[in-house]
Amino acid sequence: MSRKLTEKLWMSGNEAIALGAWEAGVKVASGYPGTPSTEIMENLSTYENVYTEWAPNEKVGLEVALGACFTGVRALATMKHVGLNVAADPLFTASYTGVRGGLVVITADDPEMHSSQNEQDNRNYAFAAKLPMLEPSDPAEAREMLQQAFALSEEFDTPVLFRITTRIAHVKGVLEPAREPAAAVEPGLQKMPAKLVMLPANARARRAVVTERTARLKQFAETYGGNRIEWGDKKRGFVTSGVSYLYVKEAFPEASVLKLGLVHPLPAALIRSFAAGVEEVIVVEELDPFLEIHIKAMGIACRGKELIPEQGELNPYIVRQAIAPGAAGAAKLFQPLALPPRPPNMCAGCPHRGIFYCLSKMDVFVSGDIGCYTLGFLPPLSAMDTCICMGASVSAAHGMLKALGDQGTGKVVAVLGDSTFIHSGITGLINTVYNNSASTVIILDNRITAMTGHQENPASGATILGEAAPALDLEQLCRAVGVKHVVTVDPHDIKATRKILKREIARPEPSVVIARAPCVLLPAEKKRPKFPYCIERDACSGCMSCVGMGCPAISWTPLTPEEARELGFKEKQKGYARISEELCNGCGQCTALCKFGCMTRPEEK
Ligand SMILES: Cc1ncc(C[n+]2csc(CCOP(=O)(O)OP(=O)(O)O)c2C)c(N)n1
Repeated sequence: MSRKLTEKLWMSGNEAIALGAWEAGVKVASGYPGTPSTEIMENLSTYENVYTEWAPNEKVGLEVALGACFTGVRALATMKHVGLNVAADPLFTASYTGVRGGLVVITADDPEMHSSQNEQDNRNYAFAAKLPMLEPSDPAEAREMLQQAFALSEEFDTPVLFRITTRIAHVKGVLEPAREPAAAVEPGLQKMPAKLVMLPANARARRAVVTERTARLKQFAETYGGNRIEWGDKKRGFVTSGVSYLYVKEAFPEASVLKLGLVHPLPAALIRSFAAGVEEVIVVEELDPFLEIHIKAMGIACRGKELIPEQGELNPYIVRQAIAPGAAGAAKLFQPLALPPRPPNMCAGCPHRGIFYCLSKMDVFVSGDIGCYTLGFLPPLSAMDTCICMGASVSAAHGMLKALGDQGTGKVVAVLGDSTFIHSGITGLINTVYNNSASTVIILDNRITAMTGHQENPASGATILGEAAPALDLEQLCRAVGVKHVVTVDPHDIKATRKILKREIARPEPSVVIARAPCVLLPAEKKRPKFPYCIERDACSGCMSCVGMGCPAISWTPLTPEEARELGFKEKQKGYARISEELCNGCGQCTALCKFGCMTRPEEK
């Protein structure tokens, strides 16, 4: 896409970061989807002259970016906060190798866990991996700071961590017009074994370089423009960063503020002089007392988590109330809205529902995983018993079976999606075969990474640009790692699926069931003509079997005995089921449940 260089822009943080990456002249960018980071790569893929890709997982993504920067070009890796756990292995050693072209690693943290399994604070990674970390407060700053991050990376020969949070990623702001991208760097190979071959002798030497680099970065932090003091009322001085800066400005517009853009390493002298200029220092930060601990370690008195919650997101109201309880003005910052609850549910026609329906009728422990299918945990299906992190379903099921011994056979099953299997389920399956447990792994292959918004993956047959790519053959892959029993089912066919699941789960050997049917929200599926089912009201016996699927297209109308009589039902009938023609997409899963054959298609009548 070509860019107009004259118009002001209205962009989300993620769009602004993509623009900043393009302007910085990034040549190679690799990422794995994960809310709230996904749109960075999606947007960057629309720019010219930058190679973008979805990697199978974050470790691979970071290694791709690292390799690219070793050729002298600028490279980017993007991921959500838990993705950095997966990529931590290369990250910690990349800190030692340093870079050639600039390398920035974006971690998108999710305070409040809007769409995550934990709310870890990845600023701790900056400290642990001895890397500089920048943290912007709004989209415009994110775009500028990203370019500073590349300059910093090259000047200090270091990967740079770039932390955003959900509020920065998804909020929109006004940006100055796009600028011409930085001149392209010609890539080339250069052998530098002492820097790039991290075996103990070389790594020991590089470790010393890291210490010296951190000392220089501390000096840089003192004068870096992203760390700035905004003097105001000197009674209270706030030290803050990221989105918390905006909350402080809104809650206490009159106060003095030290805004930190570089959250690691910290500018000790700047903080000390700020503290000396105010009566009291209060650190306002979401999640961990990261700044607070490091500031206290400098011997500077401050308060933080004794006032500010260490869990969940902050907002101006929380900040104001925490620091000045009941203060006038706090109410103005908070207008609670009474919103009706909207519990999540699998879509009407979702192929995952078929599998979880079958599992809900079996006496099995379901070792679950992360994806749309995690919703199988919710009533009425209630058919998922664990969910830890991507890929854990397979290895945890194996662990349970090893602990249970013979009594576990036929009792434990692992369930995970296609993208999750490729991300980190494969190694668990290899272990299951290698160390032989009677584990059944169900791969829910809906042909896409659905949960994060339909990103392509190695099994979906297309790249991030939608160009055709070889589609990983999951059946062959599972056979190749040694699984003798690999069977593919259509999860919409409940009767056949149930029979196969029973057989495979009972098997005293490893087996894989691939449940293959496309996500109903894929563009091709949406265009497919729909042939919805309906239930003739008079035919419904009120057995509620179909309601037990939890399909949003099926609703239940309760009846009093009088109403039942009036409508011509037996008096004891408690109600009747209906199918919404608008919502039903004709998957037919419910037809297998109705013993009375009540579901018909209008065209079949
Ligand atoms: C380490 C890590 N990276 C990324 C994510 C975000 N995420 C959650 S589930 C998922 C993939 C879901 O795709 P798939 O397994 O194909 O299941 P589907 O949603 O399509 O049913 C992703 C990328 C995460 N939770 N953890």
